[in-house]
Amino acid sequence: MATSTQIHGGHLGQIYLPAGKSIHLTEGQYLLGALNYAGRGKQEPLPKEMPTAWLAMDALGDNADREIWLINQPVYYGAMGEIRYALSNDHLFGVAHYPATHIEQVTYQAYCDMIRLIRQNGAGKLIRLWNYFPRINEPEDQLERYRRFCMGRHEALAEMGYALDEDLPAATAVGSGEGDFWIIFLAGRGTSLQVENPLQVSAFRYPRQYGPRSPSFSRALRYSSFRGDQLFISGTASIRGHETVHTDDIMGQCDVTLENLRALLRQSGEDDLSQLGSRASWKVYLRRPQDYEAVKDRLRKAMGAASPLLFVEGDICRESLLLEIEGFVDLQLPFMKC
Ligand code: 3EB
Repeated sequence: MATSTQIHGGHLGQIYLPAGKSIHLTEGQYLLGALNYAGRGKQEPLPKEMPTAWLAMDALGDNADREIWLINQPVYYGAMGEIRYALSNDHLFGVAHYPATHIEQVTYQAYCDMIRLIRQNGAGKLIRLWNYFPRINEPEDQLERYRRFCMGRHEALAEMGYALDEDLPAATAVGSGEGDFWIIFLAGRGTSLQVENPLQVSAFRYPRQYGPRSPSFSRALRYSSFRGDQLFISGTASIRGHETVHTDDIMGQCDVTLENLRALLRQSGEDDLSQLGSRASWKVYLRRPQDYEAVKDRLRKAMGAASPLLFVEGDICRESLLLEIEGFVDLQLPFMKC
């Protein structure tokens, strides 16, 4: 069975592929890569040549279980060290996996290698990153593994000359089931603009209580090319200022997360989450799979029926958080509105 795909508006295309379906490309579309949330052992049909992250994470419900990235430029596939990548004229999409021990050192090395690869190929800057590794909330050498990850990432970005308050990509860091440490990244040569949320302290300015090094990511990243503007929204959760709100209350967390998403959209000229339709897609991480039905109903009411949703079970990187939502939006530029 095939599902048709369409790249609308911008340069990059993203689709959530339903379980069991294969990709049908139309003329001028090329595959950058995929993130597979079909758990371990389940081999869903995906083209062999493209970089794919085989995550030890399970999609929830009967929705999609894979995320595919497409581009309307011819793609070359290559490998360097642990990284498998797809390179087009304007973009580099890469996937790498490592043994999930010594998280800080592995993160440091992986991020340095990734940035070197991007530079060697003249592929611009990091736009979007996904980081998945097991036991994210457990200690390693007396410090939570997520905090070790933040240290390695901070060190590598600083070393490689990234400004830690204005060059930061959008990102997700979520705990997986037992398996490797997977890093998936997208770089681009267009213009990147960091977007922050006025309702939240920027993660890169979090106080010391959240770890020795603050998390190096932007709340969202607006990517502009001559084809249009696209918004990459990082993992967004129930945080006000820098504190978790509604600990142990999934619906309360869901509503605050929606408010944070609306704030980021407003910063980007989009006033109505419910009207984005197929211009937006959202991936929802749930710590407890039993929250799926209630969260799905609440999100469908807030987002309408036309925005694709993908649900994944995962450990949110802050222990008090039960859910996190990331997104990708084709922005409507002012001249398109009239
Ligand atoms: C937060 O807002 C929630 O470390 O890359 C969300 C998305 C979170 C990405 C990261 C962390 C990260 O602080 C946690």
